[in-house]
Amino acid sequence: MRLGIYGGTFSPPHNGHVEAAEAFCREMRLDKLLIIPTFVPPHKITSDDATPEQRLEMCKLAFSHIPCAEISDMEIRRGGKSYTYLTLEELSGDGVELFFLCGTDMILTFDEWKRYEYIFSLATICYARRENDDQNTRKIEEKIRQYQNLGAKIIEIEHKVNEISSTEIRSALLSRRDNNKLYRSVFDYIVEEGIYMSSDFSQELIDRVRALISERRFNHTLGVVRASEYIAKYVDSALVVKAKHAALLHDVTKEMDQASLVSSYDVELTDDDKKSPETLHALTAVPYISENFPGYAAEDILTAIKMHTTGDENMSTLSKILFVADYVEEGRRYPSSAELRNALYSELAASRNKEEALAALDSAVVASIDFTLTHLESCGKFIHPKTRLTKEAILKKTEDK
Ligand code: DGI
Ligand code: FE
Ligand code: FE
Repeated sequence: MRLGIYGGTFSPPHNGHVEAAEAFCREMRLDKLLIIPTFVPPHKITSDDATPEQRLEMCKLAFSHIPCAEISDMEIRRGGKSYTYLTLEELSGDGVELFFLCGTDMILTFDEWKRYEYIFSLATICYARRENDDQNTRKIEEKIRQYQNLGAKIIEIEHKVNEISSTEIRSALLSRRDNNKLYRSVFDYIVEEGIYMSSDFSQELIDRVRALISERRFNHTLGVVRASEYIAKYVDSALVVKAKHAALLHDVTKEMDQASLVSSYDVELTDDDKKSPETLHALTAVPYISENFPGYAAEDILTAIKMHTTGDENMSTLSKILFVADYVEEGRRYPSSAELRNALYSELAASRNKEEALAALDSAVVASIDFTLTHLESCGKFIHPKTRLTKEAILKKTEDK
């Protein structure tokens, strides 16, 4: 039996996944294709994400028209890190020939996978190129030769992966928008179950914020919402909803003309503020939100938003959450962001109580300021004194303890 394996988070499964699965079945003449949603550790799931059961159900809706496809819960049931070698080992047996589907980005880093040489001995690796990775051809060929020398059987599938971003899909779903990248039945299921559609925000609030900023900024904002929820759960779960509201609104004025906002709201600026134009949107957001989103203009939320760019000597926990979430949000492109996110999230997951979680948050504030200072110095920009004062205040408090 020719058995194909296709793993992924599938949150949600979209047209790109379905097309890849169809091509895999056809090209490899599979007798059976197992779709295996990976286990996602609970701490990586926010309250708006799909549960494992919902991901399984959506996979059934998306893939079940493929005659040989079957949805497997084996990795979700196993829990822990979804190691491919374990899955392949469990499925291998007499009379079974295994084929494992992966994308080119995975091919490039395959040698970082746990027991990858063992994986090569268990299955034929099938890969599909992405639509836009022609410039990677040489690198891919090199990697493949290297793996073949280790005994790997590798086959390219005649199928260009249609690059669809799950982040963009989830962003559209927040406004219950069907962006034609999902099966109708999957979309209907998502709406019915209310997955990816935060119960902490009204539809109106989300749509109004979306209308004020570009799509790119909106996706950043949603990233900050996720990061804020994640951090708040550890440092003070009573702050989760407030942190999400602060995150959703923190950059609403970012793309507006700051000078007009300053004059129309009579925002008082210090000389230092005037010398750092990038920091103004945090100050203009305060009167703007008070006027346009009065239902969310609680003092502590406004204070957190006001401090989100430079920080402040005296920051509440809520302010620190927003400050750090803004830096470590998953959509940020700079490497220091991923570095700090990984460090912070693992410290939070390892923390035994609120105090330890708060200490991790404090050091993340300091670390993100250090990265920002290095960046600002390298472009020769004026540094707002508050930025350094924030760091010094936290270091001093930590020393006093
Ligand atoms: O609005 P975001 O891009 O999400 O993030 P943010 O509010 O932290 O703003 C980042 C920008 O602000 C970035 O261009 C760096 C700049 N910035 C942060 N701290 C200072 C600063 N700019 C000056 N001039 N001085 C600062 O102390
Ligand atoms: Fe900002
Ligand atoms: Fe931001």
